[in-house]
This record gives sequence, structure tokens and C-alpha cells, in this order.
Amino acid sequence: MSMFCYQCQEAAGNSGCKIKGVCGKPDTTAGYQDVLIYVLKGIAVYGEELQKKGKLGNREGRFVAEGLFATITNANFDEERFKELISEGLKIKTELAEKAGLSGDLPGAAVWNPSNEADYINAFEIASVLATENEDVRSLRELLIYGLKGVAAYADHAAVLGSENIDLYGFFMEALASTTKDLSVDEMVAMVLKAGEFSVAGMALLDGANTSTYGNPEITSVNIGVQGNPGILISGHDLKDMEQLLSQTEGTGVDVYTHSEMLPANYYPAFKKYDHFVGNYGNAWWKQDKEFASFNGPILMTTNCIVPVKDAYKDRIFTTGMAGYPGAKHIEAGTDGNKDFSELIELAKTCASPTEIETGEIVGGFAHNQVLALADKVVDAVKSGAIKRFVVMAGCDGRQKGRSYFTEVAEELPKDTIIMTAGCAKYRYNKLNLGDIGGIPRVLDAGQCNDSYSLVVIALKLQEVFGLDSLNDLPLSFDIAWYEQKAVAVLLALLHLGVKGIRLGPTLPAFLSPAVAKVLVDNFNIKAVGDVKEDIAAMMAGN
Ligand code: SF4
Ligand code: SF3
Repeated sequence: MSMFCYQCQEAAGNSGCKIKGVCGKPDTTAGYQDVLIYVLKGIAVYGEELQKKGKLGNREGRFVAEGLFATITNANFDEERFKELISEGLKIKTELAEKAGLSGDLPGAAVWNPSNEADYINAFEIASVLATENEDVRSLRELLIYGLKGVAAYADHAAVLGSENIDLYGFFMEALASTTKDLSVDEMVAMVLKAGEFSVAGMALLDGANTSTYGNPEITSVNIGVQGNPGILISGHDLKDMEQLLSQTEGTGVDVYTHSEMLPANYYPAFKKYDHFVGNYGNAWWKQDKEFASFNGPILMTTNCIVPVKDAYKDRIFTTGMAGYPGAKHIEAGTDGNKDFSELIELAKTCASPTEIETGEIVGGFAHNQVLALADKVVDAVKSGAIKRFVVMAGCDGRQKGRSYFTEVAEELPKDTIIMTAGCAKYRYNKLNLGDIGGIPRVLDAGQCNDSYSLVVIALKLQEVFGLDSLNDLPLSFDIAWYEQKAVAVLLALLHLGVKGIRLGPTLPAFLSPAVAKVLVDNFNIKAVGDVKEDIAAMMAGN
């Protein structure tokens, strides 16, 4: 048995992981993930029909979102959890099949009916990405599915806060079902771009859920040093987990720190009231093996990115939501949606306080509401020539050496440029002290990767203020770092908005076949990042 996975930027040889994931995902876990996606495609065949009839329910929509999310890179390594999701999915599929009343020749995914768990393993081959033999069809189908996975993660975070959108769930069904059909290239490309449209909708849904619950992010200096109390470190993207952890730790003598993508929680008014919310510890996800060790206290992973757990902290790492790791304690929500973090808190009290690894502050909180409040200042700076260009450097960080490109671009961009960022890509340059332009920091951090939505809102506002026909007429360049599938969702959102000339790095995705890459180049002028100086010169010249 061999696996095949090429969904992330670290795919082996920029081609595909075939024996074990570079991320640490074992071949059997990859197989169960493929089978789960296969089950979701089967559900979608019926779900699409039910959506057409106005009979699709949030429950099945949410299940598909969670299933997609669970298979994102570095979200969940727990095979047992995948087996449970597969069997739950099979039950949902049977229910929907009855309701949908479809007949005739149905796709294999819709009619697959295993009699026991051993049959799941027998299905690894039919569920494999490689079961689609034509490499261009495979490429377009997988581009679509990876974009969906990213949007699904955002949809699930929004659902946790009570915001759901049946049309978004309906699109998951339509899109997944489309991968079971023989479509023309044009139809598949159209579906990929439609995923971009729903990516914007998904990010907007989550933005609304986050800001209506916790307020609008505001300019904030975040402490990156430590205090003397024991602490709990929280990582990932789920703000409801953040809120519950903060309220449950209040008055216990245990401090709370963010890691990686949870850093933007520091920018929300609702969390600032907690004195024991101390700041951020460490950097992007891939440094967790060292930083979780030196943190000394319990760690809560609320989504991706968890990496294979080291002995140094294996007894103090917890997962929740769709995150999971074999042997790590998983905290489930109760029927009321609330979670009990008392085990982490009691453990924290027995732990040493965090070892300091750096000191100082970083500034962030430039989501749409805050930047629009500064709009006059920004517009004046553009008009006066003090700001020559905005460079969006959002996305993901990762281990690959070539990612130093993004640090070098940040360092070498002319001083009259502003970097707009979101996602964990920012850790490549957010501690460089790049200064400000008339009080506007040169690095504007909007927040998590989903807050790329804010960057879009800001860009559309600038387009309106300057009376331009297209976003492409703004002094704005895109130099995006990608790693996992949420970055694919963000990329598709930008393509849907008609953004041209995006640079993508550190490498172009392995899942783009030469012909599909050519479609993206011909229609959107997408390019791989290149030489730092040449790229900067080209961007400054508007290319
Ligand atoms: Fe390889 Fe990335 Fe897939 Fe992990 S998620 S198996 S590193 S392609
Ligand atoms: Fe980072 Fe994983 Fe993608 Fe949310 S946490 S951006 S890599």
C-alpha cells in the first residue's frame, strides 16, 4: 500500500508524498483521510440534489465542513478520529440518499457501502487522488477540493460562533459532487473560480461572526516576553476557545499566551479586559517543537498546525475541535457548546513558568475597521507620494529554507512601501522593526489568514476612493506565501476578485499540472516568486 498526497507546499520533491508525509502523516492516516473525502463526495451527490429542492440541512452541511477541515495539513493525525468520521459520514449518506430519492446510475462514491472497518482500508485505492488518471482533471479537481478545505475551516469556525450559511454548505455539496462527474475543462475552471466566490463569502461570514462577538480588532502592541506565573499556550484559529480559556483561567494565577495564528486574539477588545492575558510566545507553527518545550506549561491546539509531538511536551499538549493527535488529550465541547479546560489549568499550576526566548513588542490589529478609521491618513499619504505602493504578503509560513525570500523582500522593499499581511506568513518579518510612514506602521497585520478578507475590504475601499475601475489599477502588489489549503482558499478568493499578477511562493503547488498552471498564467498572470531584487523592481514598476 502506498499513499499519495500533494496538497501542501511541502509535498516531497514538490511532487507528492508517497511513503510518509513530510508533515509526519503516516500512509494509513493519509488513506483514511482519502476515504473520508470519498464519503463526503458521496454525501455531496445527494446533498446537491437536496439543496436544489431547498431541503439541505445545516447538520449535514456542518458535517461536510468538519470532514473537509479535519483533512487539512497538520490538523489531525488521529486515525481513530478519521474512522469515526467515516462511519458517521456513511450514516449521514444513507439518510440523505433516502431523502434525495435519486435513481439511475450513481457515482461510486455515492453507492459505496462498506460492511466493516476493514473495508475502509480496501477503499484506499479507489479513494486515492491518483484514482483520477488524467493529470489535468486530477489537478483541477484537487485545486477545487483544497480550496474547499480552506473555506470549510472558516465555515466551521463561524459555525462555532453560531453563524452558518446554507448556501455555502450547498456549494460544498455542488463542488464536491462535481468531482464525481465528467466535466469539461471550462466547467471545472468555472467551478474553481466559484469556489473563490464562496471563499470570500466564507471569510466574510467568519469576519462577521468574530467581530460581532468579540468586537473589531484595534491597533495593539503585543508583549512577546514572559511573566513569572505559570502559563497556558493557545494556538490555532478558534476564538471561542480563546474566550473560554481566558474566562476559566481568570483568578487562577495562570497566565495565557498565544502562539502562531492565535496572535491576533490580542487585537480583540473582548480579550483585552483579561489582565492575565499576557501576550504572544514564539513564532509560526513550525517552530513549535522547540517553543512548546521551552514554554514549560500546557498547550492547547485549537486547529492546525500541530506537528508530530515531541517527548518534551507530550504530556502537556491538548487538542480540541477538529485538531487531533494520537495520544494527545482531546477536549470535547459539551452539548451546550462549552468546553471544560480545568484539566489544563490544574496541570499549569504544577508547571514552571515559561522560559523567556525574546523580549519586546509587536504591533498589529489592522483589520478593515481599524484601517478604514485611518483611511484619510492613508489616502493622503498615497496622494502626497509618501506611500508609493502596498505589497500584500499574506499567507502561511513553513519550514522551507526558500522562505527567507519573504524576509529579504520585507527588508529590501523601499521605505515608502507598506506591507499588508495576514496569516502566519508574517512571522518572517514582523519582528524586524521596519518603521513607519507618518505614523502608519510599514507592516500592517490584519490578523489570521481568514482576515485576508480585511485586506480585500481595504483594497476595495481604496479602489473606490481613488475612483478606479479595477483593483489592478491600485499601487498594490501581491507576494503571497502559501503552505496549506487555507492559503489556496485565499488565493482562489483573489482570483475570483480579478486580481492579476499574483506572485506565489516559495514554490508553485505540486498539484498544478503544467496545463492547469498555464491556464492560471494565461488568465491571471500568476507567477512563482523569483529573485528578491528583481521581484521588488518588477513590483515597484507595477508588474
Ligand atoms: Fe505531504 Fe503536505 Fe500531504 Fe503532508 S499534507 S502528506 S507534507 S503533501
Ligand atoms: Fe498558518 Fe498553519 Fe497557514 Fe492560518 S497556522 S495560516 S500555516
